[in-house]
Amino acid sequence: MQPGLVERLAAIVGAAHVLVDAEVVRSYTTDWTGRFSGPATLVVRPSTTEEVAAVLQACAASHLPVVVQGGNTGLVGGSVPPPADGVARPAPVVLSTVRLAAIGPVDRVSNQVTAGAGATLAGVQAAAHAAGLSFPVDLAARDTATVGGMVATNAGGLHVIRYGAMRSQVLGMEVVLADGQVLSRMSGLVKDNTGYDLSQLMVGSEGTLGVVTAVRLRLVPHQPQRAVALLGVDSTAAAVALASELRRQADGLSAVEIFYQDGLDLVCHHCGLEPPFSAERPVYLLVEAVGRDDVIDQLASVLADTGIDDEATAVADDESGAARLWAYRERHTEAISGIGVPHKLDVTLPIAALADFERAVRLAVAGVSSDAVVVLFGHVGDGNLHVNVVGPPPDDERVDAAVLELVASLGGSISAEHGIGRAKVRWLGLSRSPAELATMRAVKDALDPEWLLNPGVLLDPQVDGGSASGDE
Ligand code: FAD
Ligand code: 2HG
Ligand code: ZN
Repeated sequence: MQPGLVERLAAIVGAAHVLVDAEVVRSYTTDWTGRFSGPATLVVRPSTTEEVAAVLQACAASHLPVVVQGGNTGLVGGSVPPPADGVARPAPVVLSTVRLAAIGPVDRVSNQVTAGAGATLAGVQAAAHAAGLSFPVDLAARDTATVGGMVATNAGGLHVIRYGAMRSQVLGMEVVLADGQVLSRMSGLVKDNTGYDLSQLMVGSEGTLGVVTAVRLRLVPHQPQRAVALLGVDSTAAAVALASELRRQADGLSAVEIFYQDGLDLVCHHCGLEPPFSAERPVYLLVEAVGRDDVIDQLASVLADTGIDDEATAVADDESGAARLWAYRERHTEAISGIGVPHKLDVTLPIAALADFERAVRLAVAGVSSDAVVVLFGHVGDGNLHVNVVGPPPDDERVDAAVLELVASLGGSISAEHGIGRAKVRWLGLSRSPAELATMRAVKDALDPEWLLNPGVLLDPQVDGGSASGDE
């Protein structure tokens, strides 16, 4: 620990918000999956943009790396320090956004709201709801995931098919750069073509270009009715065909999700749930539609036209029934963690390649780890599958390599919605060309010349360029 550091930071945020107790610091240094962990010098919790700026200036003056942490629900290790690797550099400071949690009044003229980076998704959803509106992004970690983390990862979630990912909701941002400069563009203008869109550059930058402190968000009309159907089908190809049909036919379609019988069994076992119906099918589609009226009738009529299998269908038109059906899909993540530390490979494929991928990925994993458990699920409407593999030790990356190389060979992307984090840095070149990588590094060099923000996340500081924070 550098002499005087604690006092300098305490003078900015107050002594109570500079955490140095080893036990307390440790509670910030392991990610949600348990796969990624590394030591931190201390944790600092600023409560305003000005405090964030002063903290970053103090860290930059000491050449100290900074890891930004919101709700720590990210699944690629980007919110925690790198493992101690013997390289002679100081362990990072963890900057927690927990105190940047204010949510402003909903502006019902523009249908927008300003939220602090540390505000939770559930908080934003509740504020929107109280004003008769909705926030369009939803995901199962809603009670903990923060607006800043969701912007930094360009989170997708359950309703991308209808509203787009986080990027589509961002109408302004306040962000602090590595040297403490504040960029603030919070006017909420829907149209504003005045040069580079720096707010959008921050979306998906995973804490490597700046610390987001507040975001201006788009809200959408609240849809009072919701219908949810769970449909058992015979194959991935049948699920993909049905998803495409629904996208063509069903008004108000807001989710088309997929999971498999093995995942359903695991969720039922882990969460103590009864199966949705007595018939079993290899593949399940969860479909949701929202609207103002007749939503259930419209969805039922579209489903009837597609010739669904009555034995393996459950439909819900009230909140408790909808929640019951959604639980089978949403609780996969916690159920998988119940059987071990997962390798999470969040990938996206051309929709036409999904069925081939589903077959090939099981073989590819078995080829490198014969006793691994593979659980697949995801957002089939977006071509996004979550490949979860439990069995191989956390640092055995052969399974990761096999899956990601297969994805690239089929024209997919190695990250659909979780980001690159620390988990996939080695494989970024499978989805980005040398010219794209060089341009990303140039952006990083320009905004964070010492590579102090989240070093080792997204881009590898050891590859040429970037002075790898405090190594010297
Ligand atoms: P963190 O985990 O704290 O951080 C994530 C990344 O963002 C890190 O690189 C961090 O450094 C950076 N960061 C955080 N805050 C800031 C900030 N203020 N400024 C700059 N950088 C910052 N993700 C999906 O996309 N779709 C899903 O459906 C989904 N479902 C999930 C379900 C469960 C049960 C869980 C545990 C996770 C799920 N996730 C999902 C992943 C996760 O919730 C998202 O990635 C979310 O966006 C992370 O938010 P967070 O606040 O927890 O960020
Ligand atoms: C989801 O869609 C999340 O539920 C989590 O993106 C995915 O646990 C996972 O692999
Ligand atoms: Zn997902």
